[in-house]
Amino acid sequence: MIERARDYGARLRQRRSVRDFAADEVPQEVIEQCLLAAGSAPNGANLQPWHFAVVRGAETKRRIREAAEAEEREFYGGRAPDDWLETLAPLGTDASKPFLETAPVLIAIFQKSRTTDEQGRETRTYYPKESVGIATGFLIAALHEAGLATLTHTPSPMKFLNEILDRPADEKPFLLLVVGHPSPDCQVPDITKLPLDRISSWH
Ligand code: IYR
Repeated sequence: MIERARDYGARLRQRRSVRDFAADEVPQEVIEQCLLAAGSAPNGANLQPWHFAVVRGAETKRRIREAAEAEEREFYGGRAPDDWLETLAPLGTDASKPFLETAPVLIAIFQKSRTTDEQGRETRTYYPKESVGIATGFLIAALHEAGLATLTHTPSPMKFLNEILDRPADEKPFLLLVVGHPSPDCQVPDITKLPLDRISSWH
């Protein structure tokens, strides 16, 4: 048990968010299997309040990039408060998001406020944000385990995803996951994760 916990933790700690992707394709079945892993996440009343829109088409990726960069220009150009921009500065991010076109796969994750239950009845969902957050964590871990790199991208607001991906208004865009292989010259910021005694207490 200890060995498995150590091994899995060590593999997860090798994950890094990547912003420079290679154009190399990803097998469809890998994405499918990782989505099934995500769909196994614990969630409110097992209503599974998520939808994963997988984007591979060049024109759709281009439209998403265009819309995301328009929001990001607003964010970096004044909408974000100074303290937020100062905190982000060491990461070196800006409004330019070429990875939205270079990465082979984007997964737009939607949070459903309404769904149909197992009896086919319309119902509201419970704890949708928590549920979709957990499923997204499972998805990122599964993709990492499969040897793929990801970036959790959150242009804000993301309503343009409903329009471009033709999703209904009661689905709220939660996060845009960029998926692929790192480019050969990809660099990541020199950051560390907090030690156990900073993130936990024992009672
Ligand atoms: N959505 C912007 C800003 C951004 C915000 C946080 I918090 C980050 O950890 C990284 C970026 C962007 O993607 O550039």
